Amino acid sequence: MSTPVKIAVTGAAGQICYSLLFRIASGELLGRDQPVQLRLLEITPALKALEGVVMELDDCAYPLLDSVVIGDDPNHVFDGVNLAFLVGARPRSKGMERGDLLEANGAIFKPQGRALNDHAADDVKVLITGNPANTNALIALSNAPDIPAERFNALTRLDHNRAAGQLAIKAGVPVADVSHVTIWGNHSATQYPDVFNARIRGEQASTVIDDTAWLENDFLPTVQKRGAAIIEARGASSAASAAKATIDHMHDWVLGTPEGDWVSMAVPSDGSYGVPEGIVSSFACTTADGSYTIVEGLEVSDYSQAKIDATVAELTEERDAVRSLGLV
Ligand code: NAX
Repeated sequence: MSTPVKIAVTGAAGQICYSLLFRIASGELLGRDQPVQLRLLEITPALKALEGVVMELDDCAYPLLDSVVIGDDPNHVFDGVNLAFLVGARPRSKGMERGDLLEANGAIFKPQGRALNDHAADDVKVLITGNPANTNALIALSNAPDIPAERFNALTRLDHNRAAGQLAIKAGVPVADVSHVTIWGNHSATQYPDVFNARIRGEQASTVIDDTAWLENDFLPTVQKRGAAIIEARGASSAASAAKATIDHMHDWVLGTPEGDWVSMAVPSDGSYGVPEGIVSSFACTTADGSYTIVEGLEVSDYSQAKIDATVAELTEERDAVRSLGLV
């Protein structure tokens, strides 16, 4: 067996991690022949709950789980990590303004970015799931000057999977027949799920479905507001599907995207499609050999460009807000 890959996970006693950790330990992330060491970060009051999660990991007797390290100090937990999942974040509480939310998360992602900079392995890849994910990724990468910016991604794969699911249900096909879905922009209600480049059995999804009213009035808002709908129905935010998407993103980043398809990843913009550099925005990406490439040359109509511009405007506002707070 090869040397264990060291994997940091933050927010490890939370609900997403209650699904995520077990999938990683089972081999779903890196394959059934790759041992892993889990290095789990929590805030001090949650360490006792985390000990309970570790007991359950022990009780699963996963052959690939080499060892588990837990703690409340990112400088210790991030030591030597090859992959880092930043899931723990500060949720918006009642009456909290966006500026307060960004500031509270800055207090988490600024020191975590620094700790990764100082202690992670040279090949570290960092995926931010904790919201506001794109801007938290920007804060973390801005505070890790020795790690290339493109090693910091944010999660829009859940939105991608949601869009694929909705298209499959509407078209009456298995989700495996849906490909080339793209989420543009922010992981928020302004995101733009693009059906014009998406395909169903190889044909343009918007042609196969041929129902503009449904695409505009059902599909877009359903994907954009799916998180809120799940909270409304379940009384808690999406957890299993968020863990699955977090695995999907990192799996594909490390092991490559399927031939002839792409995935949605929020990555530091290189200026493609008029998205300004200096923000972390979702694009269609392919991956190979542990690196991603933004898919260039996609057709973007005036309609799509206006939607992309709106979500990018939100990201630049968030960037300006965290800049004025001295977080980036
Ligand atoms: P929970 O509230 O269940 O768990 C969060 C955990 O993070 C808690 O155990 C908390 O103690 C811990 N935590 C807080 N500050 C920390 C710090 N500084 N260091 C380490 N741990 C810390 O939330 P959960 O449902 O697991 O969601 C986690 C995050 O994912 C939230 O920010 C949530 O909004 C976000 N989501 C992002 C999604 C995406 O697609 N990007 C979708 C799902 C989810 O909404």
